[in-house]
Amino acid sequence: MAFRKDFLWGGATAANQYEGGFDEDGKGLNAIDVLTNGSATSPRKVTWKLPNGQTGATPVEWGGQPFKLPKDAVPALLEGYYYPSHTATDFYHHYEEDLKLMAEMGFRCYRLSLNWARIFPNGDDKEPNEAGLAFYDKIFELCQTYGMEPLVTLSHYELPLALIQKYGGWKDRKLIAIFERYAQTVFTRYQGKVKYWLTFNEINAIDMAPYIAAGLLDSNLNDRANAAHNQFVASALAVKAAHALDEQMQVGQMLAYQPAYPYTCDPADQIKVMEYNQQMLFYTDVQTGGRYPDFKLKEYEREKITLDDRPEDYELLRKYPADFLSFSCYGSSVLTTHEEAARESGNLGINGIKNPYLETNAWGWATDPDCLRLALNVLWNRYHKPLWVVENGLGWADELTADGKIHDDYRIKYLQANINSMKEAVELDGVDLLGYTMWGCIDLVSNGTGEMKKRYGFVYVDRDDHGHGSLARIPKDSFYWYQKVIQTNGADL
Ligand code: BGP
Repeated sequence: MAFRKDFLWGGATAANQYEGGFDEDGKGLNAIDVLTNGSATSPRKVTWKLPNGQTGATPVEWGGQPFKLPKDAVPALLEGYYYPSHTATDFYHHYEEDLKLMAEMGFRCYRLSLNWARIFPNGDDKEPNEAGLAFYDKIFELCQTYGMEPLVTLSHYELPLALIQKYGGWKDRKLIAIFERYAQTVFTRYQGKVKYWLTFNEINAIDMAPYIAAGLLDSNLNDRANAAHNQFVASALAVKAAHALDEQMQVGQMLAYQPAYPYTCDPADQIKVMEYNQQMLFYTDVQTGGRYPDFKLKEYEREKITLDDRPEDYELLRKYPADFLSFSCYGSSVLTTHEEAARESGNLGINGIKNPYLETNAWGWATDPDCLRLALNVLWNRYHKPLWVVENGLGWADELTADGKIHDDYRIKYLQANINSMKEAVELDGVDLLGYTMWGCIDLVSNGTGEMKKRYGFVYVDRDDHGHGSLARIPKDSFYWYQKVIQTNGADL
C-alpha cells in the first residue's frame, strides 16, 4: 500500500471564496471584500476612494502588469460593483449540510481558513469578536463528530481591510505583533480541536499578487520584500506560540509550487527555469533554513532593497522553522527566451507558453499528469520535511445535464492522474507525504477571476457569475469516485 494508513484525504476551501456572510455577526471587511469579479481574460479590480471623495477601480496585478493605486487612495466598498466574496457559496449558512457531504465522501481531513476579520474586525481591536470565534467552534465540533482532522490556514488571502487603510498592509512590521496576537487567540481558543495550522496561503504569491497576498497597494520590490520578511517573522512567532501552548500543535508553511520546463534546450531557457525555482523556493529556504539564500541577498543588494529588519528577527527564523511543508500544485508551466518561436508554432496561449504535450483548460492552465511527482521530489530532496499537498484540482465550467447531474469524467481523469503521480512519489521515491486536500471540494468562487463558472468541486453549487441561484448542493460523479478512493486509501483509482 503506497499511502500511509493515516493518510489525510480530504478537501480544501478558503473563507473569502466560500463563506459569504461578509457583514454578519460583527465581521469586519476583508481585503478581498473590495475586489470585483473578472474573467479568464480580464483582471479583478480593487475599488478605492480618495480623501476628496473621488472613487475608482484599479486592476490587480495580472500577468506581470505593474499594479499601483493612485496616490492617497484607500481600498473601499462602493455602490454599483459586484463583489463575489460577499455571498460566495454561503458556507456560513450551509456548514451543516456541507460538512455532512464531506463526511459522506469519507474525508479524514478538511482544510479551511479562518476569516481574520470575522475574529478581529479591524485587525487590531482590543477584544476579539466572540460571534466570529463561536462560528468556528461549531465547525470544529462538527469536524470532531465526523472524525475529520481540520487543517486551518490563518490567512488565506484574508487580511482585515482596516490594516491596509491604517498601515498599508504587510509592508509595515507592526502587522507582525497584530498577527501574533491573532494566532495566539485562535490557538488558545481551538486548542484540542485543531492540531494542524498553516500561516499564510501561498506565501510566495506576494510576488505575483501583492494586493491579494499582502494587502499592498503597489507592486514595487521594496514593499514586497518587506511584506515577505514580516510574514516570515510572523510565521516563526506563530510556530513559537503554538509549541509553547501545546507540543502536539504543528504549524506548516504553504507555498504555490508547480514544476516549470524549458521550452527549448537552449541553456538560456534552462537558466530561466533555474531562476524560477530560486524565486519560488526562496520562501521555503527561509522558512526551513532560517536564513536568506545568497542569490536573494545579492538581488536585494543589486536592487537596493532596504529591509526594515532587526537582528532578533533572524534568531526567530532560525529557532522556529515550519514544522511541515504544504503546497498547491495544479499543473506545470513552460519558460523560454524564445517567445517569438513559441508564437509562430502556435504555442503562445493566454497564460504564456503552451506545452504542446499537455492539454489546457479554458483558463489556459496545463493539466500535467506528472506535476505532483516532480514537485514532491523537488521539495523532499531539498528540505526533507514532511509534505502535504493541500491544493490540487481542475477548474472547469461544469454543466448540469438534463438528468439533473454533473458528469465530470474530465475531473475524474485529472484526479486519477494526479493522485497516481503522488503515489509514485511515495512508492518509488520515498517521499514522506502526510495528506492530500483537493482544492474547492464544494464549488466556490475563483480566486483568480472571481468567477463562479470556474468550478473545482465534488459538489456542484447552484450559483452563477452574478450571484443568482438557489445555492442547492448537488454531488457530481466525482463525489462517488472520490468516496471509493478514500475507502481504498488510494488503491482503487
Ligand atoms: C490558489 C489559491 C486558491 C484557489 C486556487 C485556484 O492559488 O490558493 O485560493 O482559488 O488557486 O485558483 P483559481 O480560483 O484562480 O482557479
